Amino acid sequence: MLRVAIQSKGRLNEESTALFQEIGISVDDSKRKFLSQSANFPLEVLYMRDDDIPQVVASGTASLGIVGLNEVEEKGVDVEIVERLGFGGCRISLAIPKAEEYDGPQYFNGKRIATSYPNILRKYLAENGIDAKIEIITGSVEIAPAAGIADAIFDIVSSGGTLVSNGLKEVEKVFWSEAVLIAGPGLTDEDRKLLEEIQFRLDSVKVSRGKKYLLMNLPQASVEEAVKILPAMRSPTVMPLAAEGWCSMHSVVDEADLWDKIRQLKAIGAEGILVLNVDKIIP
Ligand code: PRT
Ligand code: ZN
Repeated sequence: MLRVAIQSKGRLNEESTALFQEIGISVDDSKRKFLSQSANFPLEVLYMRDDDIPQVVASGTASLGIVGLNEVEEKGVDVEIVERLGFGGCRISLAIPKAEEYDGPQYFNGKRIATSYPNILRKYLAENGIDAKIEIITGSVEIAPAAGIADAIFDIVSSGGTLVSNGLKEVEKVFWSEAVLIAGPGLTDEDRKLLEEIQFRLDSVKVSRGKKYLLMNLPQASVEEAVKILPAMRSPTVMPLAAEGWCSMHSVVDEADLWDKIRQLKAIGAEGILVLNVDKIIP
């Protein structure tokens, strides 16, 4: 039985449970439970505070964990980063009151910086030869300058809205984070096998993200040009249609290129274009 620690509530909880659903592993999203077993995969979920997840995985209490890379880095524990999961994206930045003039990292010499990430900050300060005082605060770091507790903050930023509404400006982006799947050092052979199955499924979900399935009717004469427009995994699928001189072409495209491709395909005579969502891609 593989035990996976995920956040019990907070920003990563919903997407962590949704990710399991996406790869066909049913898990309970009840926030009142501490431990719950999947009904269709030999896996149990341990719900806890994100701060505790790196340690729980490093010690082997759980084999795997889903947590922000920022927490893993801050705790400095010995765990393997198995996969970046593509959600919970954020950065940890230095921010100062917006009226302050900023002339580079040396600004922070002699300043007091409030943060919940003292280890990541200490490393940054050492690397940049800055001598500053770190004030450790566990919540509402953004109010520290206005409250006179610190001159600056080192905190998580995503949209930047919290900084703006507290009269602060972001001056150095130090650490980039997203949710990651981590594994502890003591995985058994059976755990490894289950982890491989999870990774296989995750990869198929990842590959399908941002992809669309295109179907269209195309004059037979345009097939060669359409193949150049649509470089699918191997090559697009072409099927004959009952109507003479026409075929049906299917392909997978990146959503980012979708409208550009559609314009090019219409220009060579494509008609009846259907755009469908892609659930999974098994390469
Ligand atoms: O209770 P528990 O300890 O489990 O949760 P928590 O309160 O410590 O963490 P939580 O749920 O707030 O965040 C969990 C993880 O989500 C973090 O460790 C990050 O990896 C990731 N994450 C992504 C974020 C954000 N985006 C984020 N915006 N974590 C926090 N924030 C906060 C930030 O602290 C600041 O207060 O949101 C504010 C900034 O947001 P913007 O959009 O205004 O810039
Ligand atoms: Zn936390």
